[in-house]
Amino acid sequence: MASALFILNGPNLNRLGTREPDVYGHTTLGDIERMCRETAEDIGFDIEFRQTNFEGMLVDWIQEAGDVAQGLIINPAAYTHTSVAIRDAITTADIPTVEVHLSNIHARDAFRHHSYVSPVAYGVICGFGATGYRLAIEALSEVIRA
Ligand code: CA2
Repeated sequence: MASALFILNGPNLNRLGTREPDVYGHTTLGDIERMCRETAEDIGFDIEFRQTNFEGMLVDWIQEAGDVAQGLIINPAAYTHTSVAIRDAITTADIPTVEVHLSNIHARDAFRHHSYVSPVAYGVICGFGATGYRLAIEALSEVIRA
């Protein structure tokens, strides 16, 4: 069976492509999912791609990823800057995790400069828009295969 990656997306990312195109571009989350599926298929990984606006749902899905997946890619969106629960879930899942952000959070408001997730992530990619998800899949596949 192919290795599985969970790709989880947090609050408001379902609105991508419809508002704030100056910050987040015109790409929709559906476009990003299609790109992730193509990338993963090319390198022989299955993906589970999900979005929720609820913190507890993200915690449940991270726990599920820890049980069934080989790696996790997560854009926790605003919860990046607030959620100890998501950080704890990632620590407990104990699978290599890449934190992804479309925008460069360090070039934005000061409150976005701190991430609760980064210290427990294997790596962090930010500022490359949707391309960051593709880079995360490629990087994570190398970590898992190493
Ligand atoms: O740059 C990223 O990917 C973020 O995780 C996006 C979050 C933000 O809170 C983080 O600081 C950085 C916000 C996602 C909101 O997405 C929207 C999409 C379209 C229109 C409005 C919001």
